[in-house]
Amino acid sequence: MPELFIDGEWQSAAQGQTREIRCPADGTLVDTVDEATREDTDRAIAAARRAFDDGRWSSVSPTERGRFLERVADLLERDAEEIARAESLDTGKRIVESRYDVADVVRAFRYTAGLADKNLGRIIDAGVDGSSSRVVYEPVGVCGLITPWNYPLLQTSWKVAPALAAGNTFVLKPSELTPSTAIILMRLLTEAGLPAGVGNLVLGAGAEAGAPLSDHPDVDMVSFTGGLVTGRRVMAAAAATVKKVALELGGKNPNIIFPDADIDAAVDNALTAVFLHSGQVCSAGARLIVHESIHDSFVDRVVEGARRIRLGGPFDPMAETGPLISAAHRDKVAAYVAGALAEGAVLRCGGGIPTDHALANGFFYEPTVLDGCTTDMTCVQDESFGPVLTVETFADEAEAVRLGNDTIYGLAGAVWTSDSARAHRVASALRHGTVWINDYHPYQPQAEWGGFKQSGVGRELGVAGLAEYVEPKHIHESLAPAPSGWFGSEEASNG
Ligand code: TXE
Repeated sequence: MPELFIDGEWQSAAQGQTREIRCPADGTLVDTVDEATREDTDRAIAAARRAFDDGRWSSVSPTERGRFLERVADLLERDAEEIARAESLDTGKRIVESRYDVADVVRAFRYTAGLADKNLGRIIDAGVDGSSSRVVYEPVGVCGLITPWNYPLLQTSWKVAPALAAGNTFVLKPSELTPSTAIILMRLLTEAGLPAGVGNLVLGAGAEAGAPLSDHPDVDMVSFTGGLVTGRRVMAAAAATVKKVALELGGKNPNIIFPDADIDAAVDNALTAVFLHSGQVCSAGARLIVHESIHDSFVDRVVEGARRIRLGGPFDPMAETGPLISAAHRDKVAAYVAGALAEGAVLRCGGGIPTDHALANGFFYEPTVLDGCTTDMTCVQDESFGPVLTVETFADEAEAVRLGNDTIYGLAGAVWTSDSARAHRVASALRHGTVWINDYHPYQPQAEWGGFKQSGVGRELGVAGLAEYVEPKHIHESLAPAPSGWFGSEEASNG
């Protein structure tokens, strides 16, 4: 079956090109899918434009749109195991992690379903007799949704659900490496009753299939999750037609440990913070910033834990984390570690490709700890997006905050201490979109997610996540029309 979904029909790519999707854990062929070129994306944009302009979705009541999203959530639950397997095959992540991801996708749809008809307009009391003013929230229009490969369906759900809740139409371009769950989602949206043309899917390379979503005049908004370099490109391309832009571009996230923290919990979470999904997490706690008085013992324990992490494929019940997404990405991580060592970082563990024969066909990389790092080092400033932890030390609270903010990013961070006043002081001082106190990683669909500084523009989830997809409109009515008398009066009034 063809895999591009345009104007309510499954279609092949116009140029007939295809791409092989391979599991990064062992290189097995998962699927061969259609590879769109610009002309396919243009066709999808035209379909989304028509569907928006004739109002076939925006005229559906917000309550109905909410019910629709609930139906999608039900279908996602029905097919959860199939979706989790597809996600694991594309990404190489453990099946248990994919199951959590699908559950989170369902939560995102249900939360957004509940918001759909709470997007209330306002009556403005302008204090002017004889007039009525109101503000309504209308859909933005055609949305280009571009998603990455680390949490493919989850990141898609954070865009598709609010886009539809608000009455928009969309063209989705998932990562060329992990398209399978986007294909399933389109099938389920159709089964749930989405009218033709409202949701469209193109698969393929970013520069070819994705680029029109940021430069095409018929796209009103582009929402992108991915790397900083591509994000800047998307934003620059969108500037030509002054599109609305929402960007989530990753982070270089500090995990700050004070000596009075619950050390057992802090060590354990320092490992999860950075090594979950082999570090391919935008909010990964890749910078351990530990008080100098506990540095040695704390880092010893983290190193010990990192050495014990078992690598393996998605269906290996003993595996604790999986491979990197591609050979190219593993090369990038290896080059990052080599660069760090050249800069003077001290390799405490990892730093190479595992020698285990069973892992030879996958893109695995050892959990790596680099000690003796400082903020002037590239390895502390640049995202590795791999299983690599850098360690810095601090002497006092002010220095911890300064280090935690010494980054161009601002997505997430954590502080560990038993001093509640200090915890909240540091949380307030950190310039990051999410701050955890004595925890790492939890998020809720009710709470906004996104970055300060170069981690992005706008928010996903929460009420602000829906607000990205609406245009507020002010409608003013005079109840007693009268000449303004501004021009043409007998005498100009110059005060
Ligand atoms: O991402 P890209 P890549 C970071 C991470 C990683 C780096 C590069 O540091 O090492 O980014 O990863 C599409 N116009 N993150 O190269 O290129 C592309 O097809 C329109 C952080 O894989 O950003 C894919 O669908 N679209 C991150 C999506 O952009 C374009 C998650 C993301 O790919 C395009 C992933 C173009 N010109 C990587 N070029 C996070 N924030 O979680 C590419 N794309």
